[in-house]
Amino acid sequence: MFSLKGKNAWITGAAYGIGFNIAKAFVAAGVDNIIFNDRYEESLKRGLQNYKEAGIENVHGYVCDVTDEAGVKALVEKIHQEVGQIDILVNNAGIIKRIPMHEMKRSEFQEVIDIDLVAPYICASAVLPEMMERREGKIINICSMMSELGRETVSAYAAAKGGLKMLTRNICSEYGEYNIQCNGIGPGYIATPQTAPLREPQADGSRHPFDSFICAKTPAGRWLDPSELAGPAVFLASHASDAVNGHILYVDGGILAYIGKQPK
Ligand code: NAP
Ligand code: GCO
Repeated sequence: MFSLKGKNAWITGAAYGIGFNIAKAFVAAGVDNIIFNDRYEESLKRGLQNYKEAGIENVHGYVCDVTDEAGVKALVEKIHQEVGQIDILVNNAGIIKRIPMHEMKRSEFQEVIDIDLVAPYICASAVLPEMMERREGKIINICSMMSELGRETVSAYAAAKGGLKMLTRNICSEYGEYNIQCNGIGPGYIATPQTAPLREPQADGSRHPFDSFICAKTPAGRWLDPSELAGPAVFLASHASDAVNGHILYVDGGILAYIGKQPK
């Protein structure tokens, strides 16, 4: 029931980071084809090299900005022509801007909303018709701790990821009758390029305060590795989760359950 054999999976923004690790997990679960897209040609080349080094050959990469509605629709048509049907969509592409809200420009706020919330709507809308026709499909939205919690400087990101949680629930509500399951994964703090600034050692060689903070907030006392999202992602992409819909699966090492380690 956990096999993805016979399925094609489109993972947005999967040249590296969480998306790339989810793609590797899908390949290990037997997926027929991995499709990914990134904004830039150089990201595409980096991604194709990453897949090659991982020994993955059934991968198809494209340059496409997920906020470009016409471009996404054209990409889906190209995928149909060059690869085949899309059985699984993972809305993974995302950015964050860490700026105090009162200092954030409207354009900066909007960019985060466009990529982290509007784009999942655009991409899901582009694949829903074929899933409805086949009466089968899986959509996985990559949410966040910030789907539940706020913190300083990430207002746009929290608004987007909170919205993405409800978009996930609404796609479940509107399309469940077509045997389409839409769920979310809420990663905790994962060591990827997106969080690299939060882990950088200080000028004096000491740990970044946020690094220490997150380890105190995580019961296991560590950052999570992108590979630890593999099992949850395969579960939500496979028939093992056909009765799971509208659920946000938090893969956070227990952060949401934990008040945090008392400072010594
Ligand atoms: P990352 O390392 O920065 O990778 C983000 C990916 O998205 C890159 O491949 C990037 O490619 C792509 N992307 C960004 N904007 C795009 C656009 N407009 N069109 C197409 N591709 C775009 O981030 P990550 O840590 O892997 O995060 C992946 C997802 O997980 C994001 O949605 C993030 O919010 C979420 N998340 C991350 C963490 C964490 O701790 N790392 C925790 C919870 C949730 P290019 O910019 O090169 O095109
Ligand atoms: C931050 C981090 C987080 C993580 C993730 C946590 O600045 O707090 O970037 O937002 O990326 O979303 O789940």
